[in-house]
Amino acid sequence: MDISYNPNEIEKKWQQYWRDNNIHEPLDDFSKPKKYILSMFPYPSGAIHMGHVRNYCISDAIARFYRKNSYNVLHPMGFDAFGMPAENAAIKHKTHPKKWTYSNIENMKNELESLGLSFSSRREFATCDSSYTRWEQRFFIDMWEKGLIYRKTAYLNWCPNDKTVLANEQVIDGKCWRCDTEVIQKEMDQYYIKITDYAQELLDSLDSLEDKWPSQVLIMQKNWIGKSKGLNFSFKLDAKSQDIVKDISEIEVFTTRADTIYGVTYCAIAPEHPIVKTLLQSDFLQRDIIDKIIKMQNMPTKERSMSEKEGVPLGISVIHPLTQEILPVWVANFVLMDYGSGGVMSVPAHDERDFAFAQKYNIPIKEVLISESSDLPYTQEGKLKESGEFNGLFGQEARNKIIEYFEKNQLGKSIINYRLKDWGISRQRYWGAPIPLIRCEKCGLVAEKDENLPVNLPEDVVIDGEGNPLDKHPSWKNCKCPQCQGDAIRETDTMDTFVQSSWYFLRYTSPKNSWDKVAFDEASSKYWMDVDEYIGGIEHAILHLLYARFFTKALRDLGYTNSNEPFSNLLTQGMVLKDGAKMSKSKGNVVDPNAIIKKYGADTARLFVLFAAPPVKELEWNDNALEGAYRFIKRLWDRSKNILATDSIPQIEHSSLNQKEKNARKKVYEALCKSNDIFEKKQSGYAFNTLIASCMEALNALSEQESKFVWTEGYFILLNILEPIIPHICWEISKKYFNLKNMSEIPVDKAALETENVTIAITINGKKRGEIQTLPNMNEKELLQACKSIVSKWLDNAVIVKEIVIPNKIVNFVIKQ
Ligand code: ANZ
Ligand code: ZN
Repeated sequence: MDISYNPNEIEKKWQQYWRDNNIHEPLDDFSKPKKYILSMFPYPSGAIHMGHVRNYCISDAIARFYRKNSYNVLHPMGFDAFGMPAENAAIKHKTHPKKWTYSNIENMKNELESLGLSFSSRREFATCDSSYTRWEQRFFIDMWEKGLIYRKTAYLNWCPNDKTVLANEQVIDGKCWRCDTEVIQKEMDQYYIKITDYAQELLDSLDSLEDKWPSQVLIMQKNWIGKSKGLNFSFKLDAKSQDIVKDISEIEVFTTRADTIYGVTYCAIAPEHPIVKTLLQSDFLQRDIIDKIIKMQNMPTKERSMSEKEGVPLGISVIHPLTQEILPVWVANFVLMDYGSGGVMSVPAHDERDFAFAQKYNIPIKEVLISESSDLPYTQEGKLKESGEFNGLFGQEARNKIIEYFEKNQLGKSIINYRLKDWGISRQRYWGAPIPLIRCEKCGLVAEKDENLPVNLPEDVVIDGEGNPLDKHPSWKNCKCPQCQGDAIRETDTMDTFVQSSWYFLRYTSPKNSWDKVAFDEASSKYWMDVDEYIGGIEHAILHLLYARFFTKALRDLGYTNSNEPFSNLLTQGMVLKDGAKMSKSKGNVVDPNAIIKKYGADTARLFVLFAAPPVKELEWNDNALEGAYRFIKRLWDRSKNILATDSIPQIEHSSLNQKEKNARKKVYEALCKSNDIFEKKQSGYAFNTLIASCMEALNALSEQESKFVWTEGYFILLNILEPIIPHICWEISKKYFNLKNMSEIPVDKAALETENVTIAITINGKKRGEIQTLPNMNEKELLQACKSIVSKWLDNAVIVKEIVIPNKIVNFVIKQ
């Protein structure tokens, strides 16, 4: 090309072309093979950052590759648009969350567009669109009616000054982020999704993701679900304590170490335990004890888990079920009310926490396992001692025998506990999807009628950080009961934003024109699901993925989808670093993608992020490498002027080429094969960097030979390979010389790949004088030329009578002696 490389010009042009011609829209032809390539959608904070750029360049490359190879490709984009930052912005800048959010989305859309990402714009949506909320509310009602959503009291962070519930991140050192008031724990009714009903399935189906998801993520999912088998039993209160507590006669506990049961020296319960509540209401406890308990209750969960082990004795006792010993009951801050049954049999000799606690409060310690060392606590397995009829048993066998004994004597039973808790989805906030229930004094909690969905948010609200804006609104919550038509009140809680990101990938499967009629249309979702490659940050390895997996299964059981597992393959990209630290606003080390695009163009930005490191690895920002990427693109551009315009791939007879030409062709076809390996076989986790390196080598090898045909063929192929990575320049050059004919699958010329070198002996009058390594079937004239120079010292003054070539083996010169 005779004009110089001007990325800003050509990039805008092609972005427009792709948009105008719907190049990136999937087809509704369900007979074609499909690929659903998805990157995690962004929160519309207002501007994209390098992490987004990396994420979307990866998915875009994969999507473009498959599109080029005649797959029907769905590569959608949307915005995870509800949530707290919009409300914080409203408080700070006096704007409306809706206005703030949609204007951020507009801005981010433009930025994404400037990267040339091949998203299907026809499937784009924001989760705060009321057409999306409409279906989320439908799902809520379906789950509510099925009993998969229920209400339960929970302790929430509460600021007594602002009269508002605070998210964990709004509690700073135990104080309100806004007014610095000491945060307390307030008991409130909340909506919960019974994800625990699916605990076992969520665990079991992780097996099907083996080798398709990073093993690290599978382990995190597994640990989060946290299955443990153990013994559940109750300590009876002794007669004196029974008199004091009255309505409660026993304390249930869960243990995974039944083998240590003879070592129990006290029973510990959570500060929220029903017995504690009963005692707080009686006049049995002393003032200082009451104060300490209330302090424990009021400590936010996060602080509590990090603080020192603490507790108070309750002054009541229980009876050991096997030894009939009398054991004291303590309230302890490390016992959780929402795990097991909120009570623990404490064995200080064999458990870290129990040991620390017992030492602090001078509680006896009793060893019941034989160990070599005398250090306590001894938390490993061991042979039982001081354990009555169970002495001498070891580990699992001891546990089995003891559990068997409990079951036989109806003292307790073997159970499975999951660490996974039900999912609390109530938020006392404005900018979220309203929970579509109505509270009627006569009928109780009633679901809103389907024809009245969506329940939309009121627009005229005051958002000042005090109270719940929906609750404070003068009229919004007043409504009629769907059952008895009487006056009723709307639920003012909104849903956790994790609910929206739990089914957005299903929504994308259906074209926009169906979105009013269905959440997602059956045939479309059947065709497109499951997601073939899901790409996003490791920070979502636990909650988002777990909730999305759960939602898919729950919607399957409600008849909405056939999918069991939403994401067949998962790629977690590494972080973007600068000077060794994560690139982030708070560290002040961000590089603005827009500035890079402006200066070098989107193709350079794309090439840099895909070349600097394989997707799974961390990417260290490097200005020199960015310059290097730009230089490569410019070279590609400048040298394109040697291309011969053609509508099809030039036909070249490989064997007729000279060595340099062969070498160039070989490099080009190697890059083509590499491209297939990288994309289809996901070699080294889509190691695009190695593919790009191959292309660079190929361009160099092309430059070293002189055939315009080889050159043209090489470009024909290289542009095809590089299109997923640097699409704008590839389309531009391709349009000019190849009329875009090279933008589909290209067959590999096997002859060009003959990689095995042969070693040819060079002899003079039958005596070996040297050797040469070459490609097989090298052009004879060139071969002789090369050999002569190697053995020149024997030939210089000689007369060659005969040259004998035994292909790929020997070159013999017969000289006159
Ligand atoms: C006695 C014991 C002795 C325990 C010992 C451990 C070691 P995982 O494995 O995570 O399921 N536990 C039970 N309920 C609890 C609660 N609500 N809050 C805090 N801790 C609780 O943990 C099970 C173990 O955690 C149980 O086994 C119990 O302590 C404690 F040498 O019982 B163990
Ligand atoms: Zn009613």
